[in-house]
Amino acid sequence: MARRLRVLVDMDGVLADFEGGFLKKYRARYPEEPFVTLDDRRGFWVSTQYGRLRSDLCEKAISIWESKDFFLDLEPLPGGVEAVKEMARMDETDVFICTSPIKHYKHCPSEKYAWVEKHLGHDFLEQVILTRDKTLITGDILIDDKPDIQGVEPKPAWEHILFTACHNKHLSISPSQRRLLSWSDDWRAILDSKRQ
Ligand code: UMP
Repeated sequence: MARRLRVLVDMDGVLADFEGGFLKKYRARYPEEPFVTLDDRRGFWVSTQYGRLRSDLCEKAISIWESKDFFLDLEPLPGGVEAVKEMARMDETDVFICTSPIKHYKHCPSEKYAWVEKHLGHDFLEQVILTRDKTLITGDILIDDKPDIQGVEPKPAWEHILFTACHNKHLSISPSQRRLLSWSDDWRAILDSKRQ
């Protein structure tokens, strides 16, 4: 009997617009400070790039996503919520949202649950995995915008599909690595390629 396909989908930068939400709130809170346009973003860590712009801006950037309502207010990225709902309805398919909370835990973990409830419905809370180490989670694929996903498990079970984001679009990746350019790209074909 064919095994069920298990799909892990990241949240920030894949389902929720972390970068857009960050820039909007950063500019509103620090209107006089320099900022990095989404087009000029390079590297996964926003805080690192802001720290290079001016050392005190690293902390100012962090203050944005540590604030109440930052994670809850993130807009869904185009097509993501619809794609995840469609995956969840597919035969022989299990979909989980696999996301790393920040260590400033006052708002982020609960707001991630609230975001899923708001956009995907209460029943979808069953599918949420919060972990700082995604290598421990088993699955067939992990759709994630972070180029290097590391943890204690040197050989994770999943194939990492790199979801294109402003900070990774210029990166050249190894020929063996697959990308999903957006939710308009053919995610169904990627899932089908992993079915047995
Ligand atoms: N994050 C930071 N610093 C940054 C950018 C993002 O702490 O400069 C946070 C936001 C998310 C987490 O909570 O890191 C990334 O989680 P994943 O997308 O890898 O699940």
